[in-house]
Amino acid sequence: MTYLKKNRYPTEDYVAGILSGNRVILSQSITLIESKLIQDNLLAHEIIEHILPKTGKSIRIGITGVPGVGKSSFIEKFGIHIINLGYKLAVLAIDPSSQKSGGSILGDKTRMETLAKNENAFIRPSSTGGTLGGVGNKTREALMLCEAAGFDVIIIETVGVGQSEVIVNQIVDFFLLLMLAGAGDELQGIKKGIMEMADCIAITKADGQNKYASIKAMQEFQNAIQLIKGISDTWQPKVVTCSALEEIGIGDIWQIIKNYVDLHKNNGLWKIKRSQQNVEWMKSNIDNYLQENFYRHPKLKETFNNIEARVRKGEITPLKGAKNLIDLLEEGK
Ligand SMILES: Nc1nc2c(ncn2[C@@H]2O[C@H](COP(=O)(O)OP(=O)(O)OP(=O)(O)O)[C@@H](O)[C@H]2O)c(=O)[nH]1
Ligand SMILES: [Mg+2]
Repeated sequence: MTYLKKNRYPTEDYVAGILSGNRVILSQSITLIESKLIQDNLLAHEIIEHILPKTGKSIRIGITGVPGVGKSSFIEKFGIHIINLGYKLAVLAIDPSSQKSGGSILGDKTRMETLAKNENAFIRPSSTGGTLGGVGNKTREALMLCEAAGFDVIIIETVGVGQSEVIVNQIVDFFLLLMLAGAGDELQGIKKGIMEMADCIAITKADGQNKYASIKAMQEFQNAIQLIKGISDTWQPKVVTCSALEEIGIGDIWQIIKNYVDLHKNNGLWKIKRSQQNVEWMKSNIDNYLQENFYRHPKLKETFNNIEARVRKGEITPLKGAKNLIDLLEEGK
């Protein structure tokens, strides 16, 4: 097979490379996760099996907000702040639009220039081919590799417009939502469901002429979040202002995250959430497996297009179409 000639190493080489913090090997392993070749994915899974005992120690942070809210600029300053405190940071960016637009990969790298050059930071924009569930699994797998490579804090950046936050929320420990002052939340396209997931809301660009409006927005969001989530006896989501430009509020947000981690480790919720996420991970793998096997099945090759066309023309109902295809696979089992 040509695959074997394509410069793949034995599993143990990848494992050793990752565990020793070799960034080139880490990058290559993430490429295996994202590869469309099933053999690459299988190799990636073998690597993950080996490194799993070395995972679990990082703080996993999801950061979301509409395009242009200031995510990359925030991460750049936040990243440098925590690196100066002695942490190693990995940033994985999911961009659901990149499939069409060719990606904001370049843009993100340039907006995180200082961070990208720092030896204690690793930035990896994620390819978003495939289903969102698939993206979730791939991101989680990449996160595990980064953990095994010794990164203490892992940020998953996602654009806050759709479903991807729900998936990210199943991967991270702490969810930070970035918002802008001066635009109603409807305008910002942030759904109530995303607000519900937030452990902290930061009003960005709270600088210059925007300062006063940001403080006002902070108070409004404090009220809104109480209405949406009620009063919690474990964690009341925090609402703060920040500015990447003037470097305001960055340290406060890190302190909030640290407080959250300490509190949840002490009351046991940390462990419970991680175990639930593991179960979700397993289920999501099953879903992907079933889906991929279904659509790739040779038995369906011709029939699928045929039935699809009939559904399109209204000759059979979508339910019947699905049933016919499933029955075809079940036949002779
Ligand atoms: N005044 C001010 N401008 C900012 C701040 N942070 C970011 N910006 C500007 O806002 C614009 C968008 O910032 P990004 O950090 O690229 O935003 P993003 O959310 O990562 O954008 P996407 O990756 O496209 O979704 C840029 O022109 C930044 O210079 C800030 O704290 N203050
Ligand atoms: Mg960005």
